[in-house]
Formats: sequence, C-alpha cells, structure tokens
Amino acid sequence: MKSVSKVSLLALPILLVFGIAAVNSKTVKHTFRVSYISGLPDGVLTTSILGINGKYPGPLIEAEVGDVLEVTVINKIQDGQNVTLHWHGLHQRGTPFQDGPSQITQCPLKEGSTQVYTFPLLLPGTYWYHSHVNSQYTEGLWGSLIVRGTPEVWQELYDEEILITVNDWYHTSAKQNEEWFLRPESGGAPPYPFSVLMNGVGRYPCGTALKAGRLCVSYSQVRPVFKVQPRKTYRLRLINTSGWVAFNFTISGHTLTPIEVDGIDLAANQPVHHAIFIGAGQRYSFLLKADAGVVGDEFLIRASLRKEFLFTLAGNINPAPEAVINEVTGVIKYANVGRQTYSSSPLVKPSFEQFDHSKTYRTVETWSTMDFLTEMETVPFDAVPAPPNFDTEKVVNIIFQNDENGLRRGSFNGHPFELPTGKPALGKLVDGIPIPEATSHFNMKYGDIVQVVINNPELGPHPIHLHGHHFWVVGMGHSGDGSYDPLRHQLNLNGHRRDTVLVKEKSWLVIRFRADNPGVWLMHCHIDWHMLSGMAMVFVEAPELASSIRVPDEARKVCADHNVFI
Ligand SMILES: [Cu+2]
Repeated sequence: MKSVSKVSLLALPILLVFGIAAVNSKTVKHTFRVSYISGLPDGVLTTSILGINGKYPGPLIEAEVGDVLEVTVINKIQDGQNVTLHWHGLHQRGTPFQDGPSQITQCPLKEGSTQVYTFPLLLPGTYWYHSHVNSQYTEGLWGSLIVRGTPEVWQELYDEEILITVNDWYHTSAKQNEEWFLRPESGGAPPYPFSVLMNGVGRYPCGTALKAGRLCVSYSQVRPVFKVQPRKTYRLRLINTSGWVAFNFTISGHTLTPIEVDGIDLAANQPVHHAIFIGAGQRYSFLLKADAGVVGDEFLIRASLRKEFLFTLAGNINPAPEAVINEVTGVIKYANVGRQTYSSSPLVKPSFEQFDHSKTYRTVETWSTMDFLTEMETVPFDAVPAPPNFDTEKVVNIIFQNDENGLRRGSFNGHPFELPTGKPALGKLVDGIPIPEATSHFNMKYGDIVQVVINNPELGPHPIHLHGHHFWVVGMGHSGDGSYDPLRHQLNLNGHRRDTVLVKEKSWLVIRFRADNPGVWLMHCHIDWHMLSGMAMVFVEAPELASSIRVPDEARKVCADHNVFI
C-alpha cells in the first residue's frame, strides 16, 4: 500500500507551488482503505474497529523533511459514515484545505468516494494522524507519523528508535458512545473506556467480559516487547492517541532525557526525569540509554491511566468502570540483537508476546516516588523566546452547563461550538461568506501576536490543541491556582512551545502565537467527547488575505459530492 518515488518532473510544479526545494525530496505515497474490521486488541472481540487496509492501528508513515506526503483515502465504511483525516501537529502552511477537520477545512468524504491529501512535510518531529469526524478516531482511525530532519538535530546521540503509542479503548462503537453521551442521562460524563492499550494492544479481564456476554480470549492478550542492545541509546518516541485519558509514563530502572516536545526539538542537556504525564494528543521524544542491565534483563514500559480525572456516573455505557486495568505495559528486553529494525527505518520492530502473569520484573517503582518532567522547564533547540507582548487577546473560560434540552455540554465561554453547514468554514472564508455566529470564531490580522488565556475551573485537566501552529506556552498554572490574573501570576518567555498543552484542573494557561498562517484553524479540547459536546472554537487568521488561498481541485470535488460548491 506504500510506495516511495523519487521526485519526478511531473511533481516539480507542485513543489514549486509549495515553495520548497525539490533537491533530494521525494513523494511518500500511501493508499488508505478505511473500513470496519474485527479484532481483539485487549482480548475482547470488538467488531467496531475502524481500520485502515484491514489493520488497527493505521499504517505508520515515515518521511523526511522536504518530502511531499500523498495519501489517498478511500471511504469503504459501508454504513453511510463520512470520513476525514487530520495531520496532528503539521501546520499546513499554504495548504490549509489539507488540514482535515470536517466542515472546518473540508467537506467530509462520503462513503464510496476517494480523496487525495497532498502536502509538503516542512517540519521534523513525532506526529500522528486521525479522523476528524465526530468521535471516529476513538474506534481506531489513527496512525503515527514520523518526519525526520536531514539530518536530525540529535542524530549523533542515539543509535536507533523506539515508537510507543498509548491510548484508551472502547468495546462499544463510536456511534453507540455518541448516542449515549449526547443524552441528558449521561450528565456530561464521557463514555468510560474499557481498556488502555500500548502499540494497539492491552488486557481486559475476561471474566468480566464473559459476564457481559462478550467473547474474550485471554491467550490473545499480548504486549509489545522491544529488544535492545546493552549500551546502545534509543530515541523513544511517545504518542498519546487517546480520546480521553492522560497517562503517567515511565520505563522501570531507566531515566528519560527529553529531546523533543510535539515536534519541537529541544536544546541540549534538558533535565533528566523518571516519568512524564502525557495528555491526549501530546508527543515526546526521549533518549533512553540501555545501561541499566545486562543481556537477559527485562524492564517494564508502564503507562498508567490517571483514573482520578475520569468522571463517571452510574449508568455509564461502560457498566464496569472498576474492571478497567489501569496500567498497560510493554517490555524492554536486553539482548544481543544487533540491528533489529524495520527495513529502511531506524525503528526497532517490537514483537508481541503473550502476557505472562507469573513473571516479576526488576525495579518496579511507585508513581509517587518518581520525579516527573516539568514541561515548562524545557527549552527548544532554536532558543526562539516567546514574544514579550501581544497585539490581540482571546480569553477562554471552560464551562460545562446544561443546554435547553437538559444536555450537559462543554464549551468555551458558554457557547457550545457548532459546525457550519454547507461550505466548510474555510470555503466560506475564501468565498467571502460570513462564518455563522454559532461557529464560535475569533478573527485576527496577518502578523498579529495573539494571546489566548484559558481558564479551567473544572476538576480535571483539558489538553488544548491548536491547529495550524506550534504556540508558545508563556504561562501554566499549577493545579488549584485559579483563573489567570496578570497581577498575581508570572509569565515565562523561555520559548517553550508545542501544539497540545494541558490546562490543569482549577487552573489557567496562557499561550501566544503569530498569526502568520492564513486559514481557519480549530482550537479544541483533545478529549474527543468534550470537543463533540462543543469545547472548540476557530481562529480566522488573516481574513484580509483569504482571496489568495488556493482551493485545490480535490477540495472542490469532495464538496461537490454533497452538492456544495466552493
Ligand atoms: Cu476537555
């Protein structure tokens, strides 16, 4: 399904349009057939897995900076569902129609239709792609996306790479979850996950599943095992692809030296820690030195879901939240392996081994004794400080309240976000049609420095994701700090930046970015259930330049399927 071709003469005009050098660049092509498949990711037979080319998770995309990514998506879902893909963390600078959110930057792709996404990869880092239609990615429609620099900033510090994804998992379909969640009876409590997975696999108690009438095969329960060569150093890429949950993550007996945050390379000699708290949508790269043992030693890779942030009520679509196994694990196995990577990739290929309950592991620390990374202390490699001032400001208060139907909805400032109908918001912008009031939006001029203040009076953290940008995080309150108060709270201009950031419980956050990417960019909570209920808004960036945005033929074609013309 994947082919790579060196840049051809035919591709040159595209590259020139994108404005990047064609030297040594190539087009990385994938074809994604999206359809429902069955599987047992956690041992429980699940028929509502939205797979790509018959697999879950979706294919890994690996490319280099300067390459053009071309992904042909074929919607074979067969029950009338639309689909889109969003490339989480990529700015889509100059290609805003490729960003993916349904009815924001494109019409959704209808069943039986095909859409080709084409855009240059301008930024190195660890990214991921996922559906941006309703809560579709929570049932499987996602994959990892790695873009390597040529050369990588810290290439000389590591030998090979390890990719780890962690996410929550449902036995119920996204449709069932949505129907249940968007009823007053849910009380605004999201569907409670059934399992947590690492690299697509995990473990559910089969006894509980069988009682609920679900097929469960305990011997199918496996976990990823990465064989490492003692004394080698690995770049561990970590992605949280959850619909809801945040994790504590650690590797027993080892330290983690951060070198990348959400695609931003970090400066040398960042503080070393034992653990990290990672929210939905966030990514990190760490240096992992295999210097804690000898051949034969095994260490646990541990991702533990932060249950205290999961709000639930009796009657939840998951009838047994107490049965969820909090911690999903993989294994780092010291071995004489030489090179065990995928062909033409520096990634160590994991094996998937049956879960062995009789085994005990060296050095299993308790979470409370571990030293966690403080993300605000990390400094980017390019050392670009945050802008000291701003031109325009948006203050956003996270609010949950009942709507007129008694449905408890999340929102920014009490206005649950509504998707526009007809043309997607970006199509409206380009055609000079006003974006409706219910599609909460904020306009800014080209070049403005925008400050966004987010206050979270709620009892759980929210991972806030902005499309189209990496933003500077200039202030992040501790849990319980209350709302942002410029007289009381100190900002930090050290340049920490990323694309998804947690606003802590009962606390505040201040981010800044430069409005230099004309388009319509969504900002939303990456708890997919919160976004679904309305915790989102769009930034309309440089509307004065909208007429210069090129509408790709593909975008027109996908909209025309809905009798929408841009
Ligand atoms: Cu949220």
